[in-house]
Amino acid sequence: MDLAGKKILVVGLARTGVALARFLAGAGARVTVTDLAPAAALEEQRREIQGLGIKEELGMPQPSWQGYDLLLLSPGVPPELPWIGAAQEEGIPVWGELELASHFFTRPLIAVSGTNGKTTTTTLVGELLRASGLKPLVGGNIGTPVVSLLSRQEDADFLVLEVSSFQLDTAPHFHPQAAALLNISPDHLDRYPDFPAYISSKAGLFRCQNPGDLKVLNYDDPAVRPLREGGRRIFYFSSCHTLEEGAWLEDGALRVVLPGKLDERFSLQKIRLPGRHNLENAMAALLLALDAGATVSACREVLARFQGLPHRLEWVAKIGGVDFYDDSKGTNVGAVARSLTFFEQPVILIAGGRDKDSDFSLLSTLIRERVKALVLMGETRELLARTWNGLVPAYLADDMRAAVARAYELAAPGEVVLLSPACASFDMFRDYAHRGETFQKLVEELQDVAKS
Ligand code: UMA
Repeated sequence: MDLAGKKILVVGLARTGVALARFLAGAGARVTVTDLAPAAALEEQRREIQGLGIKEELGMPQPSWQGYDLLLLSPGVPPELPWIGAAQEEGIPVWGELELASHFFTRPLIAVSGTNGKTTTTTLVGELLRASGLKPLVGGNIGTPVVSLLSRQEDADFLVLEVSSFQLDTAPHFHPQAAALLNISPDHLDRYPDFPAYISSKAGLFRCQNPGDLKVLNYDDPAVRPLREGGRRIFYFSSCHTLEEGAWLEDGALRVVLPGKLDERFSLQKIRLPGRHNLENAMAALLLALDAGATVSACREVLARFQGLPHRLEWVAKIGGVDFYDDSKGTNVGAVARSLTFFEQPVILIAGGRDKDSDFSLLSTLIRERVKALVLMGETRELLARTWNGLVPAYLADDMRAAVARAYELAAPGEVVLLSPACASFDMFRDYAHRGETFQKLVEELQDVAKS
């Protein structure tokens, strides 16, 4: 695909927009970047594209789109915006970054999607391949825009990509040779009209696959299990059923069977990732990596050391017999449900943030069963208090400091304080990592006070 001389509008100037602008300028395109945010709020990003001859139209909710050959959207920009629809009606193609990259991939693609667990699984696939002496390039929704990998792909054996539903929606030609869909539970319902629409967005992962490409599917998830149609090479994984091939739990081990290739058991005692949901992530990662040529010995070695990623059920400290866990990445109802199920002890749950039109009542039963008290903060705190009214004692906190202090007050030795907000972080923090770091810092302060 020749981009030289093409007039292209890049919409959104955060990580994706910067990577796109740099890539396009390097390919000789005539690039304009636009963003809702004003120039003053985008200084860092503007520095990264300085000197490349890129035009800027910043602080513009509705930029002028006429006369462009192509619009490229960042994942956070909803394609349904009226001005984007108008551009499309005029015949201007509207793509996402993944669609553009799809015209340039030269290496086999391994893709991972799902509501929860995709970053952990993507990272793990990369680790398993690397430990086996192969050369994966890892990126995508995990935080490294896909176009920024393209210049390095010639040295790689595979591109291992975490892909979100937003990315899939604007990438009709994305074609991974192997792809895993981990689970689908309600999320992002502020972007999709309903849950079925979100499911069909996720199913877009397999849209371009040939029958010979590999699908890895969660057997236990009713939204994922039926997505086998059109495929010949399908591996299911299951944490509650015994299967004939694929991966499942059996006698204290993960059993992985790739017919005609291998039949192995990975002892659960030698897997460091916490929680049943992470065993599902590990099964999906093993299936993808072993199929791609990872060695069993490298897989054993990685599973014995890989403890997961920050802000996902991450143990922070024990203070006065109370364990503090940072699960700031628990940004939807499904993720919080998984995290609550992990604990046997009573939990003081810190939740709340920015709503994504979620149905928080789905957590009511688990809260009644597992939670001793709720500490609610952020934009949704009143909504959560109403939704979970009468289940367990609930307290409102004005900020994270107050939330941590109140949760500690409420916890008895042997209990758990868990930050797992069920909401996005953008009402109070830059992102989920910033929220998690803030929580961890405050817990450390509490620890210092407790020691002194
Ligand atoms: N903007 C506009 N117009 C709009 C909306 C936003 O101009 O109508 C501007 C904002 O002012 C901002 C920019 O667009 O400056 C933000 O774009 P973005 O949200 O796409 O941010 P990026 O930094 O490019 O991050 C995106 C992904 N973000 C989203 O999908 C919301 C990142 O996933 C991803 O890591 C990154 O690309 C690299 O691929 C984050 C995420 O939250 C982690 N993903 C969701 C999830 O995992 O659930 C899907």
